[in-house]
Amino acid sequence: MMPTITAFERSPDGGRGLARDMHVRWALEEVGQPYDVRLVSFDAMKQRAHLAINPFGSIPTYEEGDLALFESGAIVLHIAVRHAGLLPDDANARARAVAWIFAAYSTVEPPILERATAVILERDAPWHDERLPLVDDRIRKRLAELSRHLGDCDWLEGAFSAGDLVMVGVLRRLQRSGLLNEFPNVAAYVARGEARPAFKRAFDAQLAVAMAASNG
Ligand code: GTB
Repeated sequence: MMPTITAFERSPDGGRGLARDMHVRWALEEVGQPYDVRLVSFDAMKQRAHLAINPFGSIPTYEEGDLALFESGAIVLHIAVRHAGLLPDDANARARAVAWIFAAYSTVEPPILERATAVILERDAPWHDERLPLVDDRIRKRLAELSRHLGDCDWLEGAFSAGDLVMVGVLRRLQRSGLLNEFPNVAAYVARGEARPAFKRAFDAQLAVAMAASNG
């Protein structure tokens, strides 16, 4: 059955592929599963029909038959469990790959989201110039830890997995910060993820939505 995901009708990132539907699109492309997309406005996300699928009124969501899912991590994991290609067969290696999904969202991403808040919403606050370097140092700590773990490896645990997909997705938010370039092996890791054909297909699909929105 063809799943349907939701994505921004007009993404505030203008097609940079930073919204979370990108993780889901990329996972679906990696496993070769075609999908439909329902574009939603900010207003529609807060309406009863969308809230019934995602109580938090956000994208992405994923519908497939009787299943309605929210949270991009849960969706990526669901796709990875249902299809070959995003999780190793060995049970222990699989558990490690899943651990990296959690690590991306709950260990690496929090200071990255703090930075986005500081830059977008707190720019005019009198303490902004003092706060940003503190947040950047918290991000650097995580990047240094990731850099040490990655070393010369292409991916976090042997072959590319759902853990890498989510980690690269989370790190892409730092591209304009300059922080990634302080850790060349992490920057190369992100570039390696973005070079995957499945990433490119997913990126182009969301870009097409942004282009249509800007022309419309
Ligand atoms: N934990 C949830 C998940 O992983 O699915 C988070 C979902 C979430 O934050 N969704 C955002 C959303 O729907 C879009 S992705 N926001 C609208 C709302 O809540 O009303 C976050 C996002 C938004 C914008 C950019 N950007 O412009 O660069 C990047 C990421």
